[in-house]
Amino acid sequence: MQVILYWRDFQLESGGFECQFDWDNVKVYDGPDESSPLIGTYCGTDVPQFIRSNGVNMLVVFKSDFSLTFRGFEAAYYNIPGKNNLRVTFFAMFCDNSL
Ligand SMILES: [Ca+2]
Repeated sequence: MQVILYWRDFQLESGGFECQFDWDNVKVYDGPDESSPLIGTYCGTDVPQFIRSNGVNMLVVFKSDFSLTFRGFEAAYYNIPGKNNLRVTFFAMFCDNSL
């Protein structure tokens, strides 16, 4: 079973080429925690492609800093096939990198 995550809206602060500046971004992991393989880091205002996991777990981590607030993001997820044992974890954190 796999998780499919579709982005419906995506408006975050730009982070430069490949989100090199760790300001505001969303990281998606192919598994239950941050030791799992990183599928991608997403920032800026281009709506990313859909994401597919290899298993039943997916972790989505949103990180934001002290300045420049954008609208955020909206995503929908579902699993293929069936409906059992799916788990997508969303986690948000604030990082005060002004210090
Ligand atoms: Ca910001």
